[in-house]
Amino acid sequence: MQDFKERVKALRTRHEELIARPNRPEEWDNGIFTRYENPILTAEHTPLEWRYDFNPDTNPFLMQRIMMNATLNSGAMKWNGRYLLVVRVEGADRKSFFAVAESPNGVDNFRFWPEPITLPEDTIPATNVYDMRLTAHEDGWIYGVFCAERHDDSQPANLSAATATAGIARTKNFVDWQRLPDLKSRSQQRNVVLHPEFVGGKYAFYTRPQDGFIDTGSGGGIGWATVSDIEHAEITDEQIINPRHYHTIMEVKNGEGPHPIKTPQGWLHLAHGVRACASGLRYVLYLYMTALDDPTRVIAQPGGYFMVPKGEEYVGDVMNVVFSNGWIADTDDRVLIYYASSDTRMHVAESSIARLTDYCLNTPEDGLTTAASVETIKKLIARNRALG
Ligand code: BGC
Ligand code: BMA
Repeated sequence: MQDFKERVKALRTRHEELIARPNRPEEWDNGIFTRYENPILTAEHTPLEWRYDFNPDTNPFLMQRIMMNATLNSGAMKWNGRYLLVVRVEGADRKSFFAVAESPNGVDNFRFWPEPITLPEDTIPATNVYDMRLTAHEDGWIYGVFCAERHDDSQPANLSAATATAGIARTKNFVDWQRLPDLKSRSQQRNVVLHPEFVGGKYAFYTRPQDGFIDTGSGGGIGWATVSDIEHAEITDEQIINPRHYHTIMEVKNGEGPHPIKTPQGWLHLAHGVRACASGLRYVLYLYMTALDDPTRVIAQPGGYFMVPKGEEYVGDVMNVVFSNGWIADTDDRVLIYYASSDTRMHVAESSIARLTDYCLNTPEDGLTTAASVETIKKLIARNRALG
């Protein structure tokens, strides 16, 4: 019994040390953003009460009764002066759920609220939910749009046949959530994001139409659709605003990250691009900008990626992945980019509106061929030579 008590004490001390560990920016960066040294959330950060039975009679070995596997793709928002993440937590049973973690400064001391979010179901319950994008909409609600995954019962013999649909829920306090009907769409949808403002009096969604659960097929890229009634949201017209291209970082798929940030020069977008390679799919992040008066018109498309996995970030459950569905435009021009590496843990990188818009407006576009890339490099060399 004494031993049990001591082990509980040691467990709590270790856990507290992990959570309270200060995080520092890395010393050297690429000028565009600065990574912080430590992951901000891992499975080990989840509350001990979610995992251990602390009764010595029913858990004499002090075992983890429920194991947590990963903390990944998190929505983000500054709320009442606190930095909030709605984290995709994945259990050992492969089910993801949402849980709020908050930090006083946005870079360390992220603590989970005591209980995961209880998300009401749509009429057809989902098997799994993940990757929530948060939008404080001008209608006064905070929306969470996420992927709801269900088995595709039209193919009973195929256990891996699934459907991806955009689920919609809204809240005012991150505890009580109201579920709205899933977004109706002709195609499957993942990576759907609600734009924060009304456009022409309507709600507007960034979409990502796809033919199958994995394959985007003819789904040509990031789409845009407006909807008059958010309580019965249905896509009737969808236009592709940010297409994929052959032999780019987004040849196979792309998708909007969090909703874009409004800057004086335009809407600043963070997205992911996917290409195939011998080791599987490679997920990287990229930026683009659209016009303030027309969020569907691309005004800047820097070539290539903005962020790729680095060092240990390559290693995890799904290797070679960085993914982001949350960022915070803070005071003083600061931007906090929350990203997950290899579907396993959460990190933060810091930048500013000034840096990110400069990056977008002055990085050469992808010329789509080797010859064009060489010409682009030569132009820069010539400009540097001219400096003498
Ligand atoms: C996983 C997601 C993944 C998707 C497509 C889902 O079952 O939970 O993380 O993005 O499949 O591969
Ligand atoms: C997807 C995403 C993420 C995930 C990624 C890599 O399609 O929606 O959930 O991070 O695959 O597995």
